[in-house]
Amino acid sequence: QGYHVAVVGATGAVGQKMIETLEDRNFPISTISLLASKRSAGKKVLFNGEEVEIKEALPEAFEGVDIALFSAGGSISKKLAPEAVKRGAVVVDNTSAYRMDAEVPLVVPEVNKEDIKKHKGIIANPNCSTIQMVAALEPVREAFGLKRVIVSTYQAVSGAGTVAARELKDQSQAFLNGEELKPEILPVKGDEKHYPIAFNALPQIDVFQENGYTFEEMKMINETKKILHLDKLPVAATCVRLPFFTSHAESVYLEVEKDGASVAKLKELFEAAPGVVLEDDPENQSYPTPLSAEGKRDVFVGRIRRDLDQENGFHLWVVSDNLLKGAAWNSVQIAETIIENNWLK
Ligand code: A2P
Ligand code: 11C
Repeated sequence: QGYHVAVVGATGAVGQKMIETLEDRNFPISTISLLASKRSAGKKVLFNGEEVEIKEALPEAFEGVDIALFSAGGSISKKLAPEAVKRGAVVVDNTSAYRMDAEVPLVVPEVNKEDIKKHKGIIANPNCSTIQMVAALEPVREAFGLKRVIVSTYQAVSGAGTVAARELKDQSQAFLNGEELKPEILPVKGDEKHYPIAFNALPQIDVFQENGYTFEEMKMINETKKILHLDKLPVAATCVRLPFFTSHAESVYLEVEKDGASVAKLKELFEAAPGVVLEDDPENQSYPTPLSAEGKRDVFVGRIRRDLDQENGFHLWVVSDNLLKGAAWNSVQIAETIIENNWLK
């Protein structure tokens, strides 16, 4: 007994993690449909020890599907999510296609799972760098209120897909061999210029907007306000790509509204917060890193400090696996929450 689940983008960086997460969580599945582009149709993938054939993502592929997890890019979601909903599926969409749509809940279960109730067939999974930040902000918001947030990110290449991860690997290898490989993907596949990512730092994730911020920065700003239900919260972001494969790290500066916050108090809050793990012991050089967070579902918080000048200002270091809590796990967690609460229809 279980559900017919479809994974759209099953061959991608996130899609593969979705498959692994469904297995790890022992998700109640009666049938699994693994969908990708025509190029991958016919390939075989193992799911729970059995071979499953990848099918082309066409509207008919959603007949009988109960839950569809989408991660094949925004244009595929725009085209196919309505087709899935039309055929009775609930869609959890891990692209930016519907996130800011007022009718579509944008959900991190630890923060705003009640928003799922209002869904009309599509629930959006936020951007990876937003998810880990709001998971850390929520316990602070609840206890002390938030007055402002400023974040700088240190993001892994896998956020830009399997082609970007391959580019980092090939470029690094070439560099160490004393050769040079022409950059073709990063910072943004399809943008006009490309720069080396190996042994570099690129202050551009996604395309520039008219206001001078990148789309990744605007996602962090707008999605944070929507998820926390704080339309007027001042949020600023600077997003940077670094040459490592997995997990995003973030330096988060926040100011709280109420008095009484302290480093000790924030530590207590993070220790009690669902999905958050406190890793903060400077005396023993203990703090999270992208490598230590890789493969884990939690959001790790460390380096908690009071600002030296701004009253009620604090600094945090927040790290999480961008492909798990940032994408696949948060999507599967939304699906689990829907089932637990009987919110499918
Ligand atoms: P495919 O492997 O067949 O191209 P990533 O960005 O991590 O590489 O993942 C992109 C995912 O989106 C892949 O699973 C890819 O499938 C899928 N995809 C790309 N284009 C399409 C399309 N036109 N229809 C369905 N899936 C697509
Ligand atoms: C990155 N955050 O690291 C992006 C990837 O909107 O789901 C996730 C894109 C998205 O490049």
